[in-house]
Amino acid sequence: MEHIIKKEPERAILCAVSFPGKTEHTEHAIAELGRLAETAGAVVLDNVIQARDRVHTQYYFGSGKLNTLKMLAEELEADVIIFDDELTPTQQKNIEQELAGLKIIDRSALILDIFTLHAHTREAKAQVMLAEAEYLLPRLTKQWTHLERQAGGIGMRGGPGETQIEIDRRLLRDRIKKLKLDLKKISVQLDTKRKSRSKRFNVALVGYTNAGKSTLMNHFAGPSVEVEDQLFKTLDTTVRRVQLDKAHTIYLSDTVGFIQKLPHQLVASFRSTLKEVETADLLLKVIDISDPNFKEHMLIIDEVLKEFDIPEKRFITVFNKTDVLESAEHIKFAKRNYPDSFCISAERGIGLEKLVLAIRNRIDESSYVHHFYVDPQEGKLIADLHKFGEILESRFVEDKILFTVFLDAPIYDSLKKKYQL
Ligand SMILES: Nc1nc2c(ncn2[C@@H]2O[C@H](COP(=O)(O)OP(=O)(O)OP(=O)(O)O)[C@@H](O)[C@H]2O)c(=O)[nH]1
Ligand SMILES: [Mg+2]
Repeated sequence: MEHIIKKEPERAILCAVSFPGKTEHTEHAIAELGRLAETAGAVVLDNVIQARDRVHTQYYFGSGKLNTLKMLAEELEADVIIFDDELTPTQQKNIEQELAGLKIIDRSALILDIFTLHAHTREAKAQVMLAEAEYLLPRLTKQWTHLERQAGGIGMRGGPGETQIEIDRRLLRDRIKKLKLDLKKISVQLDTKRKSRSKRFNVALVGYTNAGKSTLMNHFAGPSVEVEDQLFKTLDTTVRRVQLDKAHTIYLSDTVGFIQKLPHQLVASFRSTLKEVETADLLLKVIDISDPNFKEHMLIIDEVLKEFDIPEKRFITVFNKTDVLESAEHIKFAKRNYPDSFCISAERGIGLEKLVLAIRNRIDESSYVHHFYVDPQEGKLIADLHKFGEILESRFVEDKILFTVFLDAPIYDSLKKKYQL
C-alpha cells in the first residue's frame, strides 16, 4: 500500500504592537495576518499583542513580553513566529538570537511567500523574485548569524553560511540586475499587447485582496480566473474581451489585489503589472462591503492608487457581497457617502444590470458612432477604419460602402485630417 507522507503544517504564533487608541485596528490587522499565515499553509496557535507607544527598536517587543513569547512558543511547540510589521534587519537578528531555534518572519516575508506560491506567469514570477531579492539584500548583514536555516516551509529564509555573505550579496545584486532586465523585456512585450487593445474601451478591476474581483471577472467573461477564499489568489493579470451588447465591447482586466502594509518592494516590482490600471479607461473599485473593515480597505486602496495619479472621474465604486450583509447599515453608508456607487453581489449576479448600463454610458461618452460613405477603392481608409475603430455595420449604398463605426474622438480627428473627410 502506498503511503503519502504529508508534511505537517507549520505552527505559528502571531505578534503585533498595539499603539495607543488603535486597539481595534490592531485586532483587525492581526486577524488579517492570521489569514495570510493560513494562506501560506501554517496553523495559527495564538496571538501576542503588546500595547506600546512605538515598536522597540532592538527587539520589537519589550524584554518582558519577549520572554512571555518565548515561554508560550515552548509550551505550544511553535515552529514560527510572525510579526505584523516589517522587522528591521537588527530586530530580526536580535529576536532570532533570543528565540533560538524558532523561525522568525515578518508580514512582508509572509506576503512575499504567498506571492511566490501564487505566481504563475513569467512576469509575475520575475516580479516576485525581484521583490524577494530586494527584501533580502539589506538583511544579508555581517551580524547575521542565522543563515544556515534549512529551506522549505513558510517565509523565504535559507541560504549559505556567514562566510558566504559577501558572495551572496554579489549574487543577489547580479540577480536583481538580471531580473530587472528580464522584466524590462517582458514589459515591452506587454506594452505591445496593450497597444493592440487600445482602440477598445479598457476596464480594470482594482481593490483589496479577496474583495471579489475575480468573481466579477468570471461573471462577465465566463470562468476564466480562479476564485478562492484566499488572500492574493490572483497575481497574474488576465485580460478578457467582453461583449456587453452589439455596440459595446470592452477589454476587462483582473489583477493583483492590495492589502495594508504591502511590502514596498512588491509595489515597486509589480509596477508593470499595474500598468493595466494606469492605462485603463475605466476602473471598477471593488469593495467587500460585508467586511467590518471595509472603510479602512477603501483608504488603503486609495493610498496605493494615489501613486498612479488617475483622475477621480475614471473610477466607479462597486460595493460587493451585499448578499451576506446582516443589516442595511453599510448600504446606507454607501448610498449616503458614495451616491454614484453600485451595490452588487458578484456571486449571486445581483445589481449587475445597472453596473453594465453605467459602463455602457461611459463608453458612449468616450467614443462616438460615425458614418462614412467610402469608395471601395479607398483601401487605406477602409483598413484604418478596421484598425482603429469598431465596425458596427458595413453595407453597400449605391456604389459606396456605408460604414457605421465607433471611434474615439482623437482617432476620429486624426483620420479626418489624414483623409480630408
Ligand atoms: N457571499 C459572497 N461571496 C463572494 C461574492 N463575490 C466573491 N465572493 C467570495 O469571496 C472570495 C474571494 O473572491 P475572489 O473573486 O477570488 O476575490 P479577489 O478580489 O479576486 O481576490 P484576490 O485574487 O485574492 O485578490 C471567494 O470565496 C468568493 O466566492 C459575493 O458577491 N458574495
Ligand atoms: Mg482574484
